[in-house]
Amino acid sequence: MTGHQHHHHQHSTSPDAASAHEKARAAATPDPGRTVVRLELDAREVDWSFTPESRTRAWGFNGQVPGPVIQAQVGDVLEVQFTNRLPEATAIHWHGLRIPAAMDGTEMVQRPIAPGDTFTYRFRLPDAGTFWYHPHVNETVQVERGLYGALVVRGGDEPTLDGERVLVLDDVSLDSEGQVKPPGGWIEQHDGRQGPTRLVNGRQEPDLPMAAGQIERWRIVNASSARYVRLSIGERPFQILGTDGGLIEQPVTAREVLLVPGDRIDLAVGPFSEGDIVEVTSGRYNRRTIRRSRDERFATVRVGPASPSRAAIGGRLRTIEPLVSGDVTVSREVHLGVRPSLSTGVKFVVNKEPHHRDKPVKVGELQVWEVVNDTLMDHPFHLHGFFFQVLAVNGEPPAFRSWEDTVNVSPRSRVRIAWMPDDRVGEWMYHCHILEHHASGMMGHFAVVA
Ligand SMILES: [Cu+2]
Repeated sequence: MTGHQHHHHQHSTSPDAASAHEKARAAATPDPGRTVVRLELDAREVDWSFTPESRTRAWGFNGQVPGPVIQAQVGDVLEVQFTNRLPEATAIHWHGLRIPAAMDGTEMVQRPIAPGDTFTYRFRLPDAGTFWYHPHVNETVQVERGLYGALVVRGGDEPTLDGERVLVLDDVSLDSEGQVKPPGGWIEQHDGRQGPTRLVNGRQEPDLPMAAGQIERWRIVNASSARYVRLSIGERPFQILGTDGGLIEQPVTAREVLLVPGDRIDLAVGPFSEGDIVEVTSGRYNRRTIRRSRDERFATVRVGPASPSRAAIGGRLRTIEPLVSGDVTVSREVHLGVRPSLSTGVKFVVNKEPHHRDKPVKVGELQVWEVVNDTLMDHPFHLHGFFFQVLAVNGEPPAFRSWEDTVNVSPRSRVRIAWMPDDRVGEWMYHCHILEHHASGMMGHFAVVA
């Protein structure tokens, strides 16, 4: 079964929902001195070479995989006139953006856009960071075939680096004809699809030329269906500058970082020496799948002649006020679980229910959620439309404070998060970002109410 995931709730055909769209669009005005960034986007079939030898009938935004990198500044309004040229309905979800519910692109808030139809997304960009966009309809097929792209929002006070790359990681399963394999059997339903062909920006294991002596900002998105990327850049140290919700407070030096499906990370990478060949790899990570994990390469950095560096990162990137301090009361537990299924072995559920209907939350009432993984495999928990802070993982505080929209929950573990529902009332959701698990039912939807 391939994830037409939401069967049991109403589509937004009511006059209320229509006027919510109108209100959301009308409310979107750029900040003083900022602008409206307009672009046309379509989803369509495209002949794409993921590998030098193959020619694949892929699906892409504006005929490319990934879609164009959308660039804007905090306070801009983004207006996307979207046309669906696919043979099936779709919609766009703006992953990580704190925008009105009516713009979230899920089937909770929007009737999927029929083939040939158009829809205008329009919203203000409230936060700097690295985000991404992808369909939230039949995702296990649509995202797998190439429908995703990055969205970069810049703040007024960004660190200075010598260059910037946006690297969208994915993997794909191609058959002997070079076509994307259709969704597979029960092992793939269980593990999530992890294809053997590793892609960076739509190409298999590319070379990344870089000048010696320079330090670049790499904005990395994990757009794969299920792959956990334990990212290493030749085991060299790099600096973490930001996570899902933008810059962290100060750079953190690391030699590897785990990027779960849906995650983003901003790194300062380099400097390297002329002639260095540095492999960008994903190290083995045991997320308790049936198929074993291996060390695998995503790209190769080839370092050329030196260029002068003007990088100035500084010790302080920004201040993140803690959402809570001291003792807190958990307002709800979200249990990620499984239950037996005749067709696929297991079904993935939340609080024992596939496509769980969760209680509403009230505007202005701090949410402290304990996300509990009752299963024996990892799940990346993603909350739509709001950033959260991780308070504790199995009782231990995280290494540094950050804003997140996606966090890994290890087997039999508890992750405590805090988030504040602001005035964006409407229908929202959370789910496992392994697309096959989401499709199977590991998701909850709920209302934010006034
Ligand atoms: Cu999962």
